[in-house]
Amino acid sequence: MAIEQTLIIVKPDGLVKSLTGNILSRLSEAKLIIVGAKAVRVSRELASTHYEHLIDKPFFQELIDYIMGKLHGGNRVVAFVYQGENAIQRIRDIVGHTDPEKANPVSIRGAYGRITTSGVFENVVHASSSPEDAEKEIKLWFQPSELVEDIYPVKETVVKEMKTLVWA
Ligand code: IDP
Ligand code: MG
Repeated sequence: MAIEQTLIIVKPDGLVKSLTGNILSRLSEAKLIIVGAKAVRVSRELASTHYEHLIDKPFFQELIDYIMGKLHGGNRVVAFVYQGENAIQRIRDIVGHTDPEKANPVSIRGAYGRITTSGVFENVVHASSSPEDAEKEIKLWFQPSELVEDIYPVKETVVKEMKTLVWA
């Protein structure tokens, strides 16, 4: 069985409903290790790139607003990278079906998700669905220095005159 990595995001409805602890407890059943974790302010650009495969769907704009927190009065999510054998499928099994009404009632989405009247599936968490998606998503959401293992090849680069914030 291959060692895989997978990106998990606690979506804004998961944060508003104070479900992060429950979600992490459920995910811990998979006996995987966390190699990255952070809170993220989701820009429109990040949201659109993350969901670019759904750009033609009628719910795309609402989906972008949803992941940006605009439906829940926040602008943040919490993101994790988990690693371990068969990590992608094992996490997807715990997370459940995309549609909360089709999800196993004991899965995270089955227990906590809902369908809004305007139709977007508010399903509490994101989880990568293939090794290709996981690599794209992890590289989108995390820099190499934010992970405690070198899971993909890296290269050194010199960044000149880059404006950044340091502690005052
Ligand atoms: P996934 O999150 O289970 O991988 P995707 O097809 O990648 O499912 O869709 C991304 C997100 O878009 C879903 O988690 C859900 O929030 C939303 N979504 C997907 N399909 C639908 C739909 O048919 N109606 C409403 N929202 C949807
Ligand atoms: Mg997906």
